[in-house]
Amino acid sequence: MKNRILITGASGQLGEFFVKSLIQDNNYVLATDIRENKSLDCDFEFFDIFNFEMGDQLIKKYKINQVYNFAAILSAKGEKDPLLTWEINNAGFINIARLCLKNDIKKIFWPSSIAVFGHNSNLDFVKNDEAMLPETMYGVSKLACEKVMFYFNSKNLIDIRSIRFPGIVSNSEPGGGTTDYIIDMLYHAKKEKNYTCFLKENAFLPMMHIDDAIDASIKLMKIDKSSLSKRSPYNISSFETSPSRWLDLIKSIGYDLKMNYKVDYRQKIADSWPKKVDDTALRKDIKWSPKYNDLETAKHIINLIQL
Ligand code: AKB
Repeated sequence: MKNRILITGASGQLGEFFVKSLIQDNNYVLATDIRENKSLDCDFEFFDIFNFEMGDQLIKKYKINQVYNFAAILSAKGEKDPLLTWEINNAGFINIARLCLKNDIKKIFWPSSIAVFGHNSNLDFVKNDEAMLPETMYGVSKLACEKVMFYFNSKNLIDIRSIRFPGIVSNSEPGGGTTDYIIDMLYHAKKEKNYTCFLKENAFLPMMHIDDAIDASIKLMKIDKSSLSKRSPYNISSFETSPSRWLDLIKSIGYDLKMNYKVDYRQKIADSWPKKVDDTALRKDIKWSPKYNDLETAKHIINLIQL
């Protein structure tokens, strides 16, 4: 059956790419956001995830049977207003769950993040079910929703599937994340402008190409529940990089980017995140592996950037 999918946060860093891929995958897609996005090739409605009535109307009008819930405030922006971050990320998650329960929608995709880990996790190589004491409100809010997700799944109330995304590399303008430098560097290289980086040159974090993130998510959503060993989010991993390694790579593909460093509060966030992630469970359960390494990612994304 062709799914009828509602996407929240469709104008954001992940949303717009998922819209395109889910349409290509032969689904009906209704994109929603509080910001318009004219580049989307599907129905679009303004929708604030706090507006329950509006959500109810949209689900009925468009006969929705799945939701991809991307509306969220990211880590670095979240530290500027932690209470608003809690409100949007958690109340938004609950509101969408409530709408799904009311309208008998059985399946939700919701992204978690490597931000759920903290200094009590084994940050050199975090396992799927590691100890977690996140140090940003974004991470706290994601972890709280992970617990609610586990509850809903265990009680068979809704089938919520999730992956803990690392930094995602795409050609979308960055928007409030700690991993944003990786995209910003590609933009600056393409514009032939100097770049001032807010993380230390040797700050290693896990990253991945947007297409790999989408491919794994859609596979996870399609797979029979009996194949899944987790009722909480799966770790995912592709490659690890640091500002200086990414710079070397950008130079190796022919861009002469000049870098300065002005380290700020985001370095502390990066220090509390994993350097490497163990995603054995996901790879085994959905039979997935990434298609792009770091070099292929840089080459592909820089070519997609239009100035
Ligand atoms: C961020 O940097 O906040 C995000 C994330 C890793 O969840 N990209």
